[in-house]
Amino acid sequence: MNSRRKFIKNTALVSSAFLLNPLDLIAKELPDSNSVINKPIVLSTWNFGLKANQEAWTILGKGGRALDAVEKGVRLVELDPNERSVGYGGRPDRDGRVTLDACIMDENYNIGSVAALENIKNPISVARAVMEKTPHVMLVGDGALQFAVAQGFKKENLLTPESEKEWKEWLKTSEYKPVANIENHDTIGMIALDAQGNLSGACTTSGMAFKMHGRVGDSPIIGAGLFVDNEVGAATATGHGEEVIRTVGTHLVVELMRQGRNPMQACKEAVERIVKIAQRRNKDLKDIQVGFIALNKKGEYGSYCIQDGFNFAVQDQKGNRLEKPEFALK
Ligand code: SD4
Repeated sequence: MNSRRKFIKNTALVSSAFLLNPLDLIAKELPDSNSVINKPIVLSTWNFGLKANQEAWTILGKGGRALDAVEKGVRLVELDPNERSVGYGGRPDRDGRVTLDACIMDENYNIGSVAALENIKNPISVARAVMEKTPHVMLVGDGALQFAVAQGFKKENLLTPESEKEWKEWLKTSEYKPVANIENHDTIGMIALDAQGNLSGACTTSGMAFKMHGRVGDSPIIGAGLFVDNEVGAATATGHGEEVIRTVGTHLVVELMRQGRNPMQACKEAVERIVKIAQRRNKDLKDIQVGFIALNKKGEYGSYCIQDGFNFAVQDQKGNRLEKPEFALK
């Protein structure tokens, strides 16, 4: 309802209830709920998003910066050896090496990224250092490691006994066949709007388990795994990175929001694009999962994915909760 009609309706209701002269209310127009911005708010992918959101909220809840919140939130998941698809304890590549991908983006188009980084537990913080301390936006492999060590990050073994055991089991067949929605947690992508109304995002992963050595997915690629435009909104992705890169997925989601779609519609259209392209390329959609989450400047959020099984966590003033999006493959 437009604010003038709403004002007239509200005025009529209030004045008839209290028998006031409507003119008394002219100076006290009731706020239009559409103009109220839901902030701060943070969204992140999968079940582990709940604890990551909680961590991010320690900054957002106190009026802190979205950039600091998203870095802190995803670091928690990177450090947890029981989360086997991100950071320390992540599943290795087919050579038994844990190689990590991460990127970060703030409200001013500052970006930083690392890909195929080994032996560092918090790739997201290395990505932030690339953003803040180098003239570049992306470092990979040995170069990224050298930079991290020079910045004081500790070199550590990231392959836990559990992940090593799984890899040895996998070697028996050596068949690369990514499983959709594996154990209900994959990449963590996090996007946040802070109390100042600024957006930022972070995305971090060990990538597809048993990938070829040197394979890089969407997660460290700005515009694929993560994109933020402070005038419009932010989006992040999880799932089969090759499909997300092919469509420059999160850039697409943000551009659709710029054209007026709400976050859910934008995610849906981007997923539909991926589905259409996969069909054109004769891919079996049952083997592919991609999920997007998106947030706009008003603090409205939405999500959509290819198939059932994806979920995400949202934290705002109403609390922290898991939500399940609609999906394309019924
Ligand atoms: C990748 N998108 O490396 C990541 C991994 C992921 O569900 O999210 N898997 O392709």
